[in-house]
Amino acid sequence: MRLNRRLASVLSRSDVVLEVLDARFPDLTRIRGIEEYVRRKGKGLIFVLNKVDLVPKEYAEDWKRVLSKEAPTVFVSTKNRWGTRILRKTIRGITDKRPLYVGIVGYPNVGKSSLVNVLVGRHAAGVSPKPGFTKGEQLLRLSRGVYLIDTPGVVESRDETLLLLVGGLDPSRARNPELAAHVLLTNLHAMGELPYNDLEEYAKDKGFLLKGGEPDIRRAAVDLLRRFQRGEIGKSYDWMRGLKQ
Ligand SMILES: Nc1nc2c(ncn2[C@@H]2O[C@H](COP(=O)(O)OP(=O)(O)OP(=O)(O)O)[C@@H](O)[C@H]2O)c(=O)[nH]1
Ligand SMILES: [Mg+2]
Repeated sequence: MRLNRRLASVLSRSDVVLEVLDARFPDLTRIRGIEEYVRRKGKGLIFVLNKVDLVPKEYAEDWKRVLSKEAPTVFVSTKNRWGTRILRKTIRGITDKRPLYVGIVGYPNVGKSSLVNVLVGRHAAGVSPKPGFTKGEQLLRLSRGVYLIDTPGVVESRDETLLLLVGGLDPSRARNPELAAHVLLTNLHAMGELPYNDLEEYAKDKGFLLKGGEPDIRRAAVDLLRRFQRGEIGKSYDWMRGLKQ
């Protein structure tokens, strides 16, 4: 993976890099290209498993066991403000260098800007359920001599279906949201979470109809994916372990 110039510049300025992962599917939101760069340059790396409020405790613990073999791993829920004290402590444990620059990187929508906000204790960075919200870097002061750098999300995978499922792409901007929505619906149906057999049933139930009265499949697909990305539906995501980056 070739890092784009802006990201490479943020990483080169950072002493410690927080790689924010979605706790529902940590491995699918890792960016190995960044990890390699960070290692090569001898910078500190911390995995931040965000959105732990959306997963059972044992599930998060399992992932922590796996990930902490590679780098310190901290659970966070910016929604519930869990984990920020431990995260600060983990950063301090890596270095007491001052000034200290902490780069925050990860897939779109994993909660990088939300994390910045809970760490600095005010709404300093813009947050949105739409992936790709943050457009440029932003430098914020965390405490005396400690600075955070919020960055736009980056993705490693080029697979549109996978990106939609992990929340890395805005469904309304997808070329073929129907495919990802079909995979999602089929799995959630099999787990007994959704009563619909297909997108057509979902569209009809939601009243998503085209002018002629036909079900609007694209609108159904976008709606279903958006709800999954927001954590409103989809208590099960174990089936996603079978997906590859
Ligand atoms: N349930 C839950 N939702 C969260 C959590 N943290 C962030 N979110 C939601 O996730 C969405 C994305 O949050 P952002 O902070 O904008 O994510 P980002 O990584 O900065 O996204 P980009 O700027 O697009 O790269 C928002 O709708 C947040 O409210 C969390 O801990 N739990
Ligand atoms: Mg952001």
